Amino acid sequence: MSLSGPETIYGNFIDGEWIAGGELAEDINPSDTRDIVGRSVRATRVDADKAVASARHAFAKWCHSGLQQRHDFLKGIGDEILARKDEIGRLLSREEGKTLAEGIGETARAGQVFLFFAQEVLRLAGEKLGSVRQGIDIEITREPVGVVGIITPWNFPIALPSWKIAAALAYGNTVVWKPADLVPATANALATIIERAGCPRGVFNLVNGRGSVVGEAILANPDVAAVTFTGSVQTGARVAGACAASFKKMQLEMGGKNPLVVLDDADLAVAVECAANGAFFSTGQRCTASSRLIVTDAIHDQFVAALIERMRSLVVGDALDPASHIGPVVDDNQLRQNLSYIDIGRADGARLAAGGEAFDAGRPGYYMRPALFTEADNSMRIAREEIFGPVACVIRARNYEEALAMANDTIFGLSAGVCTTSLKYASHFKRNAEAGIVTVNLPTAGIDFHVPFGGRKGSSYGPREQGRYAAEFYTTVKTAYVLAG
Ligand code: UN1
Repeated sequence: MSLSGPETIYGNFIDGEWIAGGELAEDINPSDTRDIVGRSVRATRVDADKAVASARHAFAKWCHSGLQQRHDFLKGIGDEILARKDEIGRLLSREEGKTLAEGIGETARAGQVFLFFAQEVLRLAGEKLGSVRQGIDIEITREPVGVVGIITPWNFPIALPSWKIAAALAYGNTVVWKPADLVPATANALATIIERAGCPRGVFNLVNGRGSVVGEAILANPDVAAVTFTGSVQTGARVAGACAASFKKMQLEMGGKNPLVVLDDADLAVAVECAANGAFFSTGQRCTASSRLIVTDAIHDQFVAALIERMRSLVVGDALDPASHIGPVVDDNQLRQNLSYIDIGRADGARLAAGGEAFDAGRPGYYMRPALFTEADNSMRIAREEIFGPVACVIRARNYEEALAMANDTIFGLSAGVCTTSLKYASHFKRNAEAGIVTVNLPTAGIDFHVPFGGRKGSSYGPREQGRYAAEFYTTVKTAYVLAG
């Protein structure tokens, strides 16, 4: 079966079988909407329940599977992803719109994640303690949780699902995965690799479709023990409510309005690069994007001028053209939302200093120029709401203290960055930024695969993802008391 093309059908993988029948949805290339990448089959509620039943059944055996089997399985998946990163990365860029370098880089990251968790299989440790009572031993062990429902967004179609799926499988859980409906080709590529690596029937299931059907079915199913979700705040709130009502374990990664603070003593070139990368690469479609650039007085004008200059050098174009630095917006809805925020920013009194318009790139696609607002203040909607596009605003601060206060004045708390050459300010910011991730002289976006990922306040809920911290969510603790005899 070819990986893509108008005749290609991306089916659902349920109970070890590919199911191709059902309502079809078109998978469209946002760089050129004449290009149909394929068609995905929208699963029904019944399909989703079948997937959960299969995962429930498979769990009984998989939770006792040997470490060597789990290690080899995950390593096999990681090896194949890495070996095919160029091909899969290209497919990803074609359906999602991030540049080829970004698509291939993301795919490699997914491969690394599987290799990392292949090793973590071997490292899960417990504890043995004495008892306060005479002659009793205590053992604390970690066990898998059960069936994990995995709901993922379109903006990282392979790395993000991988850091959930790999962790779930490593610790002995079984999986029902609902990818975003805009990216079924990448989901299909990952699922076929998982199948080929020797997936026992039911251990991993893929159900494409609408959140309102498949997502809701996963949330409502009592056999799902835990749900890990990345997406919008609104949907996150819905997931949280449903999980709480049925006592499911939950992990939510939602929005961000990440500040990048640029201080007077910053290295200008470093600060401009951090801002351009953090705000506009991946078309700004990252929950870690730097959408608030909080800049102190003395460097403000120089910084704005240099950033606008840098923005002029960024080529926005077809994701598959190696000359493009920034690809299109993912779809028509997102483009319209981004453009509506341009109007909102202007109406609220900010000055559109660069970009912000849709343009014709010589083919039908969702292209817009990265937008920079200046003279924004932190109470404006463009400074408070996540836009999820290549739109950033510059907010002027009198000094470091005011900049830090504004950085923290947000409902979100995912990532926060500072550009400075001062150890004093860097250290103070690291300690006082109210965020799960802090960066110094680096963009707020772009994370490693082996360390914890997650935020605070309205950005995240539940245990961290990634690295060994992932065990917190994907395992449950048992305390055993044994009479030593
Ligand atoms: C990154 O910045 O490299 O959805 C990763 C997102 C995040 C992942 C960001 N969960 O944008």
